[in-house]
Order: sequence, then C-alpha cells, then structure tokens
Amino acid sequence: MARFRCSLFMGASLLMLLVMPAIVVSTRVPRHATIVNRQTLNSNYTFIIAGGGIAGLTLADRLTEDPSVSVLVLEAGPFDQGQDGILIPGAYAPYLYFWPNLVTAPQTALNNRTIGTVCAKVVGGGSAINAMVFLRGDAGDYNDWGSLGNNGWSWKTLLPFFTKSENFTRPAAALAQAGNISWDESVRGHSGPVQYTYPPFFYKGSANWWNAALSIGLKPTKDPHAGKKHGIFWMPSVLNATTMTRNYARRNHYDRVIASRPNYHVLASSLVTKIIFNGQQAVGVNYIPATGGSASSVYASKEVILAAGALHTPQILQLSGIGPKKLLGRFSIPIVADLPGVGQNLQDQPTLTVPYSFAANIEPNSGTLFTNETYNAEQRALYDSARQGPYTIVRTLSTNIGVLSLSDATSTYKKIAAQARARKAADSLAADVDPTVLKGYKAQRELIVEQFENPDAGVGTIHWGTANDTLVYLLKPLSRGTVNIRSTDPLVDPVIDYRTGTDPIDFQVYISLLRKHRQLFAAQAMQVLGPTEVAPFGAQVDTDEEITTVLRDQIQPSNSHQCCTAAMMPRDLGGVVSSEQKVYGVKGLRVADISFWPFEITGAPTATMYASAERVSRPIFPCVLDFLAPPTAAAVRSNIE
Ligand SMILES: Cc1cc2nc3c(=O)[nH]c(=O)nc-3n(C[C@H](O)[C@H](O)[C@H](O)COP(=O)(O)OP(=O)(O)OC[C@H]3O[C@@H](n4cnc5c(N)ncnc54)[C@H](O)[C@@H]3O)c2cc1C
Ligand SMILES: *[C@@H]1O[C@H](CO)[C@@H](O)[C@H](O)[C@H]1NC(C)=O
Ligand SMILES: *[C@@H]1O[C@H](CO)[C@@H](O)[C@H](O)[C@H]1NC(C)=O
Ligand SMILES: *[C@@H]1O[C@H](CO)[C@@H](O)[C@H](O)[C@H]1NC(C)=O
Ligand SMILES: *[C@@H]1O[C@H](CO)[C@@H](O)[C@H](O)[C@H]1NC(C)=O
Ligand SMILES: *[C@@H]1O[C@H](CO)[C@@H](O)[C@H](O)[C@H]1NC(C)=O
Ligand SMILES: *[C@@H]1O[C@H](CO)[C@@H](O)[C@H](O)[C@H]1NC(C)=O
Ligand SMILES: CC(=O)N[C@H]1CO[C@H](CO)[C@@H](O)[C@@H]1O
Repeated sequence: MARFRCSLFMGASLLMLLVMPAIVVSTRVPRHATIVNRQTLNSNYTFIIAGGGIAGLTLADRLTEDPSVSVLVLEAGPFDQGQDGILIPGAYAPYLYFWPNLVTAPQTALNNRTIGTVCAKVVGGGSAINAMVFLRGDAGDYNDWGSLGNNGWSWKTLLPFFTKSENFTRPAAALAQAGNISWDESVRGHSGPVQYTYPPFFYKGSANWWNAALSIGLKPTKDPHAGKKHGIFWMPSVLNATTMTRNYARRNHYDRVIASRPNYHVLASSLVTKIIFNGQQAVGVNYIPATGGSASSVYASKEVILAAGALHTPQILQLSGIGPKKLLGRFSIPIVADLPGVGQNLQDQPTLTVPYSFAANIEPNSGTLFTNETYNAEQRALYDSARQGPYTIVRTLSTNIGVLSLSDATSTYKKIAAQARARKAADSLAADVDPTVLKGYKAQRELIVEQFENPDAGVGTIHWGTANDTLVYLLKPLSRGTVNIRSTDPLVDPVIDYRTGTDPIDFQVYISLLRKHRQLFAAQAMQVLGPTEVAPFGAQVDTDEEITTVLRDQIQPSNSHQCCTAAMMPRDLGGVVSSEQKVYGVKGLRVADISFWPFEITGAPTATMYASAERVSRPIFPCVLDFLAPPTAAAVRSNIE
C-alpha cells in the first residue's frame, strides 16, 4: 500500500462506525443511478441538492460514495442530447443551454446599458456550455480567502483537492516543444475524474503573439496551476484526451458512476422554489416543473445543499426567508434568518473585445473556419477521423493567453493602489448598504489593493484568437453588485445588477491592461501582420478620458463568471456561510456553489469550482485516512506555502 487512497469502502465503513447512524435506504431505490421523474422519486433522501451544475454533481458523486447515503439532485435544466455544439470544441454552441432571457439592470457606470447576461440551465451547469478553459487561481487568492476569517482555507489546503479532482493528460512531446507548452508535474493530478489536456494543434499566428509578448517583457509561466501565473502560457482545456470531446460534470461526476450508484438520483427540468424549514432546521425543498406548475415537496434527513449558481442560490435563499430583512419585508416573506449579505457582493470578470483588421494576417487562423468553407469542411473531417486540427480548439479561441499583474501592465501601479486606498469604500456601495456588508467589502478591498501592489498577483487577461478580435478581461474588480428578488414568483428572474465600473478604480486598471495589450500589438512580431485597431477603438482613442468613454460603451459586465453572492466570511463581515459552507442562523443548510467564494480568483472558475466542491464534501463526510495520508502529500510538500 504505497499510495493509500481513501477508498469508498473505507469512507463508508469508517463513517458508519464513527459518524452516522445507519440510514435505511428505501427499497424503491434502483440498482444504478437514476434519472427520476416526479412519480418515481422517493419522498425522503439523506441529502437534497438544488442545482446540478459543477458543484451539485461533484457533491452528489462524492456523497453517494457512501452506499448508506441517498442523494437527490434537482436541476432546472434538461439533460443535453450530446450535440456537436456541446461535445466538439470547434463546433462550440454555448447558447444551446443558456438560461433564457436574463438581462441586467441598467448599468449606471456603463451609460445605463441593459445587457443580456448568461448562465447555464442544463445538467452539468456551466461545465456543459463553457469555453473549457481550465485554470486555477493564484495561491494568494486562496490565502486571501483564508485571511477573511475562513479557517483552513489556503492554497496549501486546497491543493490536494485540485489534484484529487483532475486527470491531466500530457501533450505529445513534439507539440510541447514546438508550441512552448510547459507544466510542473508535481502540482498536476492524474487519477481524478475531471479530464483535461491541451489541444494538439496551434495556429501559426500564436507564435507571433507569443514572441511579441516576450519582446515587451512578459515571461513564460512554467505552470499556471502552480499558484503563480502572471506571464504567458497555454490554456489547459477540459477535454477527454482520447476523443477530444468536452469533459463536463455530467460525464465526470454522473455518467462515470451511474452503474454503481443506486443511491444517486437526478430529477431534471425541475426548479427548486423554496427551502422547507422546521423551525430553524432545513428539512426539505419545494420544487415545480421548470416550465411552471404545481409544487411538490421532498425531504432531506440530513442536509439541503444549495448549488444553483451565483444568480439563483441567493434567489432561493431570499424566497425561503433567508436574506436582508428590508428586502424580505418588502415582499412580506417571513424571516427565517436575517442575513444582510445574501445577494450582495456580486462579482464577475468583465470583458472587452478590441477589434483589429490585418493587412497580412497568417492563414489559416481561427477566423478561417468562418470565412473559408472548404477549409472548415476539411478540418471538420480531420477532427472526425483523427481528432486533430483546429476543431480541437474551442471556436474563436487560440491556445495561448497572458495574465498580467498590475505592475506587468503599468509602471504607475503603486499610484493606482494609492488612489484605491484613498477612496472611501462606502462610496463604492449603495448608500443604504448594511454596515456588516460594508465591513466585509472593506476587508476584501484591502486584500485586493494589496494584490495590485504585488508584482506576482494577476489582475487581468489578454488573448488573441489569431483572427480579428482580441480580448481584454478584468479579473479583480473592486465594484460590487447585487442579486435581489423582484417577485415572490420563483419563475420571475431576480434583479441582476452587476454595478460594473461603479468603483472608478476599475477603469484605471482596465485602461492599464488595454495599454499593455496595445504595446503587444505594436511590437515587431505582431506588426509584421499589419494590424490596425478599428472602431469603436483606434488610434484616435488615446487619452484616459477617450478610452474611458469607449469602455463605458463597450465593457460587457459578465464573462459568465458570476460569483460570491452568499459569501464565506464571518457574519459580522456580512458573510452568509461559515468556512464549512454552513448558512448562518439555520441548521442543515449549506451553499456549495460559486456563490460561497468571497471574491474572484486570478483565473476562470471551473478548476476551483471542482476542487472547492471536492472540499465541501469533506467536512460533511470526513475521510479520516485522507487527513493522515493525503494522496498528494508529496505535491503539497514540494509546493508553495
Ligand atoms: C457560456 C459560459 C462560458 C464559460 N466559460 C468558462 C471557461 O471557459 N472556463 C471556466 O473556468 N469557467 C467558465 N464559465 C464559468 C463556469 O462554468 C461557472 O463559473 C461554473 O459552472 C459555476 O459552477 P456552479 O456549480 O457554481 O454553478 P453552475 O455550474 O452554473 O450550476 C448551477 C446549476 O443550477 C441550476 N439551477 C439554478 N437555479 C435552480 C433552481 N432554482 N432549482 C434547480 N436548479 C437550479 C442551473 O440550471 C445550473 O445547471 C463559463 C460559463 C458559461 C455559462
Ligand atoms: C443613468 O440613469 C440615471 C437614473 O435614471 C441618471 O441619473 C443618469 O444620469 C443616467 N446616466 C447616463 C449616463 O445616462
Ligand atoms: C486519465 O487519462 C488517461 C489518458 O487520457 C486515461 O487513460 C486514464 O484512464 C485516465 N484516468 C482516469 C482516472 O480517469
Ligand atoms: C516558442 O518560443 C520561442 C522562443 O522561446 C519562439 O521562437 C517560438 O516562435 C515560439 N513558438 C510558439 C508557437 O509560441
Ligand atoms: C473518453 O471518452 C470515451 C468516449 O465517451 C470514454 O469511453 C472514455 O472512458 C473517456 N475517457 C476518460 C478518461 O474519461
Ligand atoms: C476579418 O476582417 C476581414 C477584413 O479586415 C474580413 O474580410 C474577415 O471576414 C474578418 N474575419 C472574420 C472571421 O470576421
Ligand atoms: C480555403 O481553404 C482551402 C483548403 O485548405 C485552401 O486550399 C484555399 O486556398 C483556401 N482559400 C482561400 C481563399 O484562402
Ligand atoms: C417515507 C418517509 O420516510 N417519509 C418521511 C419523510 O420525512 C418527513 C419529514 O421528516 C416525514 O414526515 C415522513 O414520514
């Protein structure tokens, strides 16, 4: 037993000895995991999970490893049909399962624009329709989460869950060599359910971008998964390396285990409308068909776990009487717990497209799939026969990316940090903000401003898909938004107000990122392609004022990375859940999805969502032997503290 892993059996038997009274599983439970309908589901489960996205399915999988436990996942969306647009990166069609018709409130710092916004509605959640970019955050992000009063949260303690969650397949050596792919084996997992690798192809223009980045002082990052990622690197992609198809939560935490999990039920196309309480104890949920209809109830003997994503978890909490007293009062909702933080602290990673025209771009590039039908057909055939070529890359993207710290972007980074410190935090939130929420925001703001001063902490992303469009993302906004119900009807969308750019420092950071991006395009290796920045940008958009004017009109508030609306922080900082994700003021209720993160990470959410959901399952069912001999102890030791 060189490498001891906490097995299913071990977990289960230890549990029965140490933790749990035996739970009688109904005889109606079939022998394999089951898609149930309203007639066939049981009336009682050990756990009920609201939302079958990344967090929901990861939890359901891990909890049902114990055969004495039964889990029901209620998911608002349907099962996907295995469409090309879901499975094949080059045929990417995320709109197949968008939550329909979501729009923002008018964005006051963005010319009052009302903007369509996207989250997933499908079994697997965001992992079924996202762009498959698989990046961890910086070590400092998780350490900062810990500093907000969350005991036990740090890079060091999360790393074993990253490696546990994933299975990295190495690229071919020749590709790694030719493409400049590098990684650090000691931080990569190889035995977990989430499959990821690199596309086995890159567009030639990627080398121009890479060399231009080097020439303006950006450095190759050995491994973006090692806790410090600013620099340039290849983006790992959540792909099955054999088939080059999407690997998503439905595959890796449901399909993978269905044959052995009679205790794992999924009820799709069903909307959780309310948590049922017995006093302060959550004992079940009400749900309706996602298209509307009469409500049914289902009961949980141990816990209700919310995993409905950052836009809907706060809606369920508020509808259930957990939230800001003032808001609930307006709708005459009886208060179960007055938690002013529910639905506050909304964040995302705003995006910006900067278009170019090229006098001499290299063909083929990612645009050629759109402009040359012969090429498109030829490359699709290559993918179908050999799993090679541009169809292994998510459509419109290329393979490499840059993450910038504020000091990478601008020499005036200390001045920006000083301006941020000089600003009154209260001026960035609504005038009637709850004092505890303000206190929590101040604490976050201080940590993020320290990141602005840290030459290693990433604050933005730049990407060139090799065709006409370039992307500049803001990773660490100081602005904070809200998600508040507008009706007691669970079918009515909440008011989604990102409040993007309401903290003016965000514009300063964005301008710095844009200027660095421009410097990259002005470098010789890009200039040989004859790029011209075009409207609504262009050479005439030059001063900070001119850039800000265009930004107000062009920034998209969301990259579908919504988070943090039921934040893990102490209650006197406006927190909603404890460091074990337990909702304050009640019993038997947790928030497991991205809503519990305190603030955005330097990276896209997926990798951290899988890892943090692995971790959430742990205090529920501690696997004692994992603590004594975690499978990745070596990796932990060899890594950054
Ligand atoms: C189009 C798109 C592109 C993205 N690209 C990337 C990317 O490239 N890389 C990356 O890392 N991240 C990306 N993301 C973000 C990432 O997918 C999400 O951050 C992640 O899925 C969040 O996980 P979660 O478990 O919190 O919620 P989700 O995965 O969103 O799951 C929540 C689930 O709850 C369900 N639900 C909501 N309300 C209810 C209710 N009342 N009752 C029952 N069920 C409910 C929803 O239907 C959904 O399936 C993208 C997201 C989208 C939508
Ligand atoms: C946006 O709307 C608010 C409230 O209606 C108004 O006060 C403000 O002037 C508007 N801003 C712009 C730029 O139009
Ligand atoms: C990891 O990936 C490899 C190669 O793609 C595959 O052969 C192996 O079965 C995977 N392991 C797990 C645990 O998924
Ligand atoms: C890889 O990096 C080298 C310089 O180190 C450069 O010459 C080459 O063009 C790069 N190729 C790609 C695909 O980035
Ligand atoms: C990759 O996908 C194929 C086809 O769906 C499947 O048989 C295989 O198990 C998958 N590999 C992994 C490691 O999940
Ligand atoms: C890119 O721009 C050129 C003109 O500069 C145009 O011909 C081409 O169609 C555009 N490509 C895409 C994919 O939109
Ligand atoms: C379109 O693609 C085909 C196949 O790769 C190629 O032979 C042809 O030259 C391309 N056409 C143009 C106009 O670039
Ligand atoms: C079949 C069954 O066990 N039903 C129980 C489910 O839980 C509710 C609430 O705790 C009980 O009232 C039922 O008897």
